Amino acid sequence: MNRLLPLALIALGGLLPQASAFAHATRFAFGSPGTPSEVTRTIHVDANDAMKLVFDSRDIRQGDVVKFVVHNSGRIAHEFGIDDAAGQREHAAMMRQMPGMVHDDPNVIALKPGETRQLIWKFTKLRERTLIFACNVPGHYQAGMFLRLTIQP
Ligand SMILES: [Cu+2]
Repeated sequence: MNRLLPLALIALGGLLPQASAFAHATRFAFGSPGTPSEVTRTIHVDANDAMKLVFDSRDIRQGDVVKFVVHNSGRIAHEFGIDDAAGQREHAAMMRQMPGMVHDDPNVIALKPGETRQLIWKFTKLRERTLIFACNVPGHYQAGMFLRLTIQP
């Protein structure tokens, strides 16, 4: 299995136009994408047109595998992304250049009005503890649609 995995990833990378999603998977300093069987807790997030991401809990500790259930209760599109400060700036710049772009990055989900989606994240092997949860639809971050959080040891 371990010997076959890299080959499988190379094969997939060749098939997908956005091979960068795989490159991203290895660059995260704040954990990695998780799977449903690994989830240790669930946090609900409301994304709304008041430009807020409202969390029902902000208590995240090292080792948690969190399923974020994110609901867009607004009438316009929003995003929910997990990143560190450097990554968030990079992502925001990309969104300004390509405003209509839809993301398939493992750390970002796009939410249509009324939509509920999930993102599972493993807060393990953290090299960066201060995270920014944000919506990077142009103008939203600037309007306050982000939450800075430090993961507890
Ligand atoms: Cu937004």
